[in-house]
Amino acid sequence: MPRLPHIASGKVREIYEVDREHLLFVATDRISAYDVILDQLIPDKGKVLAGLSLHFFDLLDTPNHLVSTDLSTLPGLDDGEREELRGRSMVVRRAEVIPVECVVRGYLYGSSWREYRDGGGPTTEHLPSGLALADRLPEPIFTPATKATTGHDENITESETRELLGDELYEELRKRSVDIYLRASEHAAARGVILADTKFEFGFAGGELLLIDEVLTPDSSRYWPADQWVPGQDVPSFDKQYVREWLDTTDWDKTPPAPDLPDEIVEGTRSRYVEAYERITGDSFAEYLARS
Ligand code: Q0T
Repeated sequence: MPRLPHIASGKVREIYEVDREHLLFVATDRISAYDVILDQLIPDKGKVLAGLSLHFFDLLDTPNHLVSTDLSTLPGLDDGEREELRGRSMVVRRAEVIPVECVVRGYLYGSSWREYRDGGGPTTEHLPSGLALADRLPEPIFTPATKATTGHDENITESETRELLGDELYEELRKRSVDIYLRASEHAAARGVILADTKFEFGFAGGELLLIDEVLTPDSSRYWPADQWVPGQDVPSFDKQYVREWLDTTDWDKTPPAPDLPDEIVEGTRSRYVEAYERITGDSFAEYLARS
């Protein structure tokens, strides 16, 4: 991608250095399914994710790392590179990353459901008995995780998190995370979308605690169409269900490489990402592309 010093790669994101205080955060069109990066790109997927992050940074108005989406003044990029980055990139403040994934759950699903079903675990410490798969929780819970070396996040208990962070930072991250979840989930609910759970990252810059990373995207969150939610049953994911269902029609054993997606499945996946953008933001995606 751009000829800038490369700082970090995620499964679908890249980070480059702009200067001592700024990074370039880029959402690519890569997609993972069943924890494997597929060989095909989903056109515009990175722009959908960047557009959703920008929508929520604006809506939430909470201290965050976003500086600019204007690439015209970034030195060292040619026109082709600027075009490649347009709509999918943010210049962000470089922060000292807090090594805890701040997960908030409003519904019982995924790893938390598995812990609950199997007799309890770090995420179930504050849950009542008698809940079913995909139930709405009495109130949202803060269930932090750490990035394990396996690549899979590992849920950690409240006391483990307090030991890592100290009580004061723990309380601040819990309060900030739950507050943001509540506001974003109300916003989504008004558009017929359930925000089942989401993950935030925070960092310190200039003595301030900033919301960093991507926020409230389908890659960092579990969004459900409200009309598909039935407690006690699996709920189809807004964005990935379609590609997972196609992969399930093949004999793939979920080890890399994944089978090649037919063009029709690539296009169907793209339209579901665009639909997610439009449902959740209430804005036209064509308008976002035209503005970026
Ligand atoms: C970061 C300093 O997912 C990550 O990288 C994948 C490409 C995690 N990560 C975040 C940072 C950020 C941000 N965001 C920041 N503002 N300042 N580091 C580095 N890796």
